[in-house]
Amino acid sequence: MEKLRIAIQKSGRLSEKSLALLKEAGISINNGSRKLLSVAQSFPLEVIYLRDDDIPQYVEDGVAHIGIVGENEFAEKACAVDLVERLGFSRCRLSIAIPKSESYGGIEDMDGKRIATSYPVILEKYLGEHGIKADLHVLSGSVEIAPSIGLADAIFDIVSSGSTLISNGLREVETVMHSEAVVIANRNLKELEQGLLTDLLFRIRSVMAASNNKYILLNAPNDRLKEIIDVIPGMKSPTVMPLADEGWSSVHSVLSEKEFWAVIDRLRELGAQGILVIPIEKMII
Ligand code: PRT
Ligand code: ZN
Repeated sequence: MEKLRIAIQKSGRLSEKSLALLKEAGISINNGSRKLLSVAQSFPLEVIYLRDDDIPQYVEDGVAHIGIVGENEFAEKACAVDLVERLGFSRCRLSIAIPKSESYGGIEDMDGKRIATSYPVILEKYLGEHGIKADLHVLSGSVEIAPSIGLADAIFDIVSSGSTLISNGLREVETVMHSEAVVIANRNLKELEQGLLTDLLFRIRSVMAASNNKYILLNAPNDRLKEIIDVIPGMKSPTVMPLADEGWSSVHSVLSEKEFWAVIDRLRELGAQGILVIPIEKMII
C-alpha cells in the first residue's frame, strides 16, 4: 500500500517534538531515530530521519513528500516547496546582534560592516530591502564568538532566551524574522499522497486546537446568565443546564488559552462559582 513519507530531524531541537506530535495524532513510530527509515503503525506513513538543513531539498526533490523543519531553514533554503501548516513549537527569532558596548542608530549602521551568520540568504534579502550592503561571513556554527575574535562587527543568528548573546557580550538590535516549526510539502503530490496529507493535517490540527483550548464548567446565578454566556461564546454556543439548586444553572463551554485569564476574571466578577477548567484531549474542528 502506498505511504506518505515524512522527513523529520534526526537529532536536535525539532526531533522529539516532531515525533511527539505524530504520537498525539495517533501515529506511533517504531524505532526512535536510529534507523534512516521507519514505518508507522496505524497510519500509512514512513519516517525518514535527516539533518534539518537537508529537509527542504529532499522535499523539493520528492524523496520525502513532506517534512517538519524550522521556518528559518525553509526561508534560508528557498526551495520550491509549500508551507502547509505552522506547528507552534521550537519558536525562536533571527536577529542581528552587536557588541554591547557599541551604539546602534538603526539598520543603516550595518552598511559596510562585516556580519557573521549561518543564514546569508535571509539576511541578504533583509539588508537588500533596506538598501544596505554588508560583508557577510558565512559560518556553520559558533557564530556568536565571531565579534570577540575580530572576525566580524556583528552577527545574525537564532535567538531564543537571549542568554547566548548575553554570555558573549552581545546585544540584540534588530529582529529580522520569527520562526516556528512548520510542515512543508512537495508541490507535485499525487492524488493519493495529497489525500493522506489532508488526513494527517486534520489530525495535527485537532491536536493543536485541543492544546490551545480548555473545557470550562461553572455554576451561574440565573439573573446573570446572559452576561456570563456573552463572556464565553464557546464553539457554537455554551450548554446550559438547570441545577437542582433553584436559581442556578450549570454552563459548559470551550475557552481558548489566549483569552483564558481575562475571561476567568470577568466570570468571577459576574458571580460565577465552582469554575472547573479541564484539558481537552482532541478537538475535532
Ligand atoms: O544537526 P542538524 O543540522 O539537524 O541540527 P542543527 O544543529 O542545525 O539544528 P538545531 O537542532 O540546533 O535546531 C533546529 C531548529 O530549532 C532551528 O533551525 C530553529 O528553527 C529551532 N530553534 C529554536 C533553535 C533555537 N530555538 C535555538 N535556541 N535553533 C537553535 N538555537 C540555538 C542558536 O543557534 C543559538 O546558538 O540556541 C542559541 C540561542 O539560544 P538562547 O536561548 O541562548 O537565545
Ligand atoms: Zn542544521
